[in-house]
Amino acid sequence: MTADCLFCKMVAGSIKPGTVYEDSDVLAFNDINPQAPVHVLVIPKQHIATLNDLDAGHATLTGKLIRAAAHIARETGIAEPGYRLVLNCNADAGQSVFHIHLHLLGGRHMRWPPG
Ligand code: D5M
Repeated sequence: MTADCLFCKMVAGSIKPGTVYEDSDVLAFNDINPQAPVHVLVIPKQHIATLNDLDAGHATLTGKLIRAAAHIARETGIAEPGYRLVLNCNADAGQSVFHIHLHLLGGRHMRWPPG
């Protein structure tokens, strides 16, 4: 837990997100500014600021994040025809909250490349 981190406050329960999934290591909630009909953020409960802060010890946790996202995709009915996972890292990618999070986006056709 990092005191000034928005997503840590959600994990701690002092800010209540629109939770769609939770287990011992992972929390997932609806994005406040959705970019698709389904836009869920999947976060580790552990505070990790950016993708660059991951090490080998986080391998199980990162696998859980991705598997949780796939589970939510199935539960929300977007597994078919498909969805996108995005993990922004630092300024050029547009990261605005420095607690890593997977964006699970679906429910509409996605273009490539992203902007
Ligand atoms: O994505 C950060 C994301 O966090 C962005 O899509 C908005 C979302 N966000 C910010 N505040 C909230 C709250 N309070 N609830 C839900 N979602 C929120 P990034 O990849 O860092 O740009």
